[in-house]
Amino acid sequence: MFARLAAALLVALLLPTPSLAAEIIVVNGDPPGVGFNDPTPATPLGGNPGTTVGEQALYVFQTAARIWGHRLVSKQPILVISFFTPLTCTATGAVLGAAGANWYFSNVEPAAGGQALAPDTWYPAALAEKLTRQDIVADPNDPFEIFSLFNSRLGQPGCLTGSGWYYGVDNNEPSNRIDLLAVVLHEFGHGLGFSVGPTNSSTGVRAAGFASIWEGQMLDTTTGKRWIEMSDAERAASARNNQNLVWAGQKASNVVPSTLAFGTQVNVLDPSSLGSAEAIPASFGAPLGPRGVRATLVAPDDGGGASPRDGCEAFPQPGLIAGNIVLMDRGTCTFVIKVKNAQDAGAVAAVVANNTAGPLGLAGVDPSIVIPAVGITQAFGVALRAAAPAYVHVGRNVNVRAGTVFNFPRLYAPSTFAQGSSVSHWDTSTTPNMLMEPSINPDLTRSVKNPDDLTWSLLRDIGW
Ligand SMILES: [Ca+2]
Ligand SMILES: [Ca+2]
Ligand SMILES: [Ca+2]
Ligand SMILES: [Zn+2]
Repeated sequence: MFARLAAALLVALLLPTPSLAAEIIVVNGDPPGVGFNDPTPATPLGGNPGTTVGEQALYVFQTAARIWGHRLVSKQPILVISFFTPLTCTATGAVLGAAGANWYFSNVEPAAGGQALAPDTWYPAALAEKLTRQDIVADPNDPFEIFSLFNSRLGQPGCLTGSGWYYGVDNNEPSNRIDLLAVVLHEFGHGLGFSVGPTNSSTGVRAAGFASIWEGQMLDTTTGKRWIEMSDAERAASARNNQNLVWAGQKASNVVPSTLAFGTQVNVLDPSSLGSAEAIPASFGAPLGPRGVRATLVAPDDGGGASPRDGCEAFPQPGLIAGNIVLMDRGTCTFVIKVKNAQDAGAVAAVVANNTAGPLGLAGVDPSIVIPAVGITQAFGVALRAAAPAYVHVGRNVNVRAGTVFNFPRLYAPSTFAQGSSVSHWDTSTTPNMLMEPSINPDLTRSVKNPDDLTWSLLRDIGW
């Protein structure tokens, strides 16, 4: 059987890359003048010798294909149809790219020397062809294993205005550019199989009633069930079980200690009876550093508004805060507004407690924030507030790796479902930042494997 997600075909021009462990062939799907065919002159930069924008784009894609091909083994070439096309964007945010397996297969008999697929289970095309040693994709008009789209409007007015692609292949992009190589590596990762596949990640409904190969390794740490064992409704709930959905594959778990940094915690030194609890460093502000922050934690009222505990208004008595760590509750305003209010009052760090069940990650952007901030659970926040002022250490927990539960890395499962992001990415709490997080980060490397990244190990878990 096959299932087809999406593909539009314009022009196909085969552009083979050199012989590889797995041959990944980038196919230019762009019409004249666009994307790979953009004739605008360009100056070689960052290891990219192209002299037009189109040539540079192609060089980046072929570099990504070579990096992935070097790590994978398959006797079947992997065709990736690639386009530059307008994708969703605003002045301050953009969908950079989208990609997936062009086909999913199940119950395909292996050729000589090939492996049997798990019965009644969907496999992404490139993996199904690798395992069965068969050229399964049968449609001569759509022979691609992977499709990929990249935003052609990036940097134009109204689309992350003033940004644009960085075509160097040295991960050395200026702060106002997006590293195309990292984005292509990410999208190719989806196409190779970093995705829950044809199982609907929001409703949990399966295509033709078959599980995807991913479901066997997706563990909900609240229920103890894997997705493969769940009903549709249980999968839908698990997709929203923030911080409690993990990848339980052994190969990825094995490289967690060599890849992810130590975890973060709030450890209450006085009163010590409160103990310690996991914290998640914010995506903004200063990093905590190896020693963390040791100071008095206070929980003063802010200037009022919807709640005196939400930190959404300026603190009227900065003298209560200067030199201390401030505890605030989630809600009403953004995390960066809260932390900025704490910083303005002289706080040395900020702790934000969730207002619902589960751990809390703090996302946002404000380069003017220079203090560290972390998120904690609602329950721990209540206990801390009752004990405040308390003497605490916000810092490393050497007993756990950042972004993991039971040494299994978390998958992204925010309580409000995020179409296109939920489930089929690592959670943002993984530290250092991983290639397959839902948003691109500037500190990524060209590497897709440990000790830099977990992506390759996840693909190994599904059969690569
Ligand atoms: Ca094929
Ligand atoms: Ca308030
Ligand atoms: Ca991260
Ligand atoms: Zn993605």
